[in-house]
Amino acid sequence: MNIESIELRHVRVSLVSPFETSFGVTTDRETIIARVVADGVTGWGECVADAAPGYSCETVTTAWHILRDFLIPELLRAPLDDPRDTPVRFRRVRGHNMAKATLEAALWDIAAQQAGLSLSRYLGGVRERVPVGVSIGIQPSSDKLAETARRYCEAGYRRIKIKIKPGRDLADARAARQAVGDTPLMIDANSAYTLADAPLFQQMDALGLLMIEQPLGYDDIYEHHKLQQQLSTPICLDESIHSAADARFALEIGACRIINIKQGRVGGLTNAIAAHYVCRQAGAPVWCGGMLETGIGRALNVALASLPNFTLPGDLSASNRYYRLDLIDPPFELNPDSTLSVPAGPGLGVTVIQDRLDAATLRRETFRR
Ligand code: OSB
Ligand code: MG
Repeated sequence: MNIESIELRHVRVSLVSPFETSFGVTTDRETIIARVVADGVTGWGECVADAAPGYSCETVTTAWHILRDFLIPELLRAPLDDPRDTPVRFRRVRGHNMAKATLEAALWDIAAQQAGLSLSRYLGGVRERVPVGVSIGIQPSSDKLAETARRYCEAGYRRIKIKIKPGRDLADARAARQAVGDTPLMIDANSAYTLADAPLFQQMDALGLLMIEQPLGYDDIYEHHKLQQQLSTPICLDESIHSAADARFALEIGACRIINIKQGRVGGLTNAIAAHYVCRQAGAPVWCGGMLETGIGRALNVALASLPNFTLPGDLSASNRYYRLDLIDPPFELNPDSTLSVPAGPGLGVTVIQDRLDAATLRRETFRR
């Protein structure tokens, strides 16, 4: 693969409704879209870093800096045989997983197109439709939450996740359970609690939750093991898993029973696939996490979620759950069986709508060999 040019765009797209988590509120999603041209083929990648370092230490600005000053020069320096070699090419840059994953995504899109295959096929995907759920942000009140949860159930989502934070936890979880009946329900704390809150999570056991996502420290594994010992509900780790090795460690010590895989958080698709196989080896199911991606990042996630061990519904909702006008065509739509269809066309299998991308662009820079 001879990389000819790489274009970065800092984009901003408005969410259909503000998304509140324990670490803050997002109204407009800001991110970076990379367009890579190699051997005359165009590939797209979306960065999952946000404007603020609330979920992880990376931001749009740190990712831009690492991409421009280190990762892009490294890719333009010499040809690349396979997208699987990207983590090795980037190994002299410590961390910055989200920045790295942005370029690797575009390279996978190109490689799959060159092979004449959909990205899902190219990765060894086994599903044409992937099971999905919806992630509901913290609402103004428990009543509003119940109403929102009911609305998503009616829209066809068969797995509901609610965000919690201190002061908005047990009552919200109970209201959601009441609202959704026996629809699979889970909660995500985004690291807002400590081990001293174990009694709160023990009370949650009575709600029959599918899992409790990342209750404790964003960089913790050990205390999650302490908490898991006191709960019957499975813990799922998100923030603290940055590699296949982290996943293996967490599962081996019993810090969780499920892992949320986000390709951006683990430094790209190659590492995400490796983490997925590590979990399968350990007998732990995984699901594909989301970061409010536009259709560009969503198409990649949907392909990833078609791999064999992604047996639980992912945070991959329809385009209209996030954006009024997505950046891609066709938009992702929810099937009646609470799945998204895996695009069958070459590469990501979706078309970027250039006008909308241009309208969303705040800044742009192109790099050439
Ligand atoms: O913790 O899973 C998370 C969104 C932004 C940052 C972190 C998370 C989330 C979500 C939304 O839960 C998932 C989605 O994209 O639907
Ligand atoms: Mg999460």
